[in-house]
Amino acid sequence: MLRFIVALCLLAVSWAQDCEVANIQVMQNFNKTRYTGTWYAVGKKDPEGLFLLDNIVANFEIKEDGSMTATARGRVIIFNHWEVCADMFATFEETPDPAKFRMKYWGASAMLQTGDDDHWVIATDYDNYAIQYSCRRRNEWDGTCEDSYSFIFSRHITGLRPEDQAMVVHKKREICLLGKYRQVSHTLGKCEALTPIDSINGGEFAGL
Ligand code: RTL
Repeated sequence: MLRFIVALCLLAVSWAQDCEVANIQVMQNFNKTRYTGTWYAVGKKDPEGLFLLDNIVANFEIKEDGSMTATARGRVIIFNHWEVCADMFATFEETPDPAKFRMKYWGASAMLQTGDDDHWVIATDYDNYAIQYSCRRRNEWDGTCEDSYSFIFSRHITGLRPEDQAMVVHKKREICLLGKYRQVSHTLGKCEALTPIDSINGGEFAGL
């Protein structure tokens, strides 16, 4: 019995070590210029609380000063039941690791969420798939992540190519999120069927 308990404890410790946020491997030699352009979210792991629902499309750009910015559009529910199409903006602050950014984001409408999150690029081939990860809260005693979100991005609205799936599964396992994702559907081209939230508040615009 004692041996069984010791084995269980060892297993728990090794899991915690593997899943420590500090040990997560990110994209080597990340090239933000090759990352620019349109990415369709085809899978996502939600954080706690409100989040983008579906029809999520992100567009990354490099400004003249070399910094990265992005826009994202997707369906969200506000005030508990109101489905709207949200336009979001983000600026990225660089860190010593080129694949790890701090992302400040806000909505075109003041009704939308604002935030300041980690934004890590776990892996990408730039032309087909990208895996993004963000840990919002770490567990103090073992360094694992308590509240995270992650997107699987594809350059193709139809999803990942079959040949990229194994790599994506491997990376999901490495970041300890395998089995936690759900598919993101793309049924509303640019959310056109929904009220754009700008028209609710008179088009207040938070351009970059
Ligand atoms: C992702 C990358 C591109 C730029 C931005 C991103 C995240 C947006 C988020 C939006 C949440 C909105 C909510 C609105 C409801 O009030 C990572 C796609 C801005 C997290 C919850």
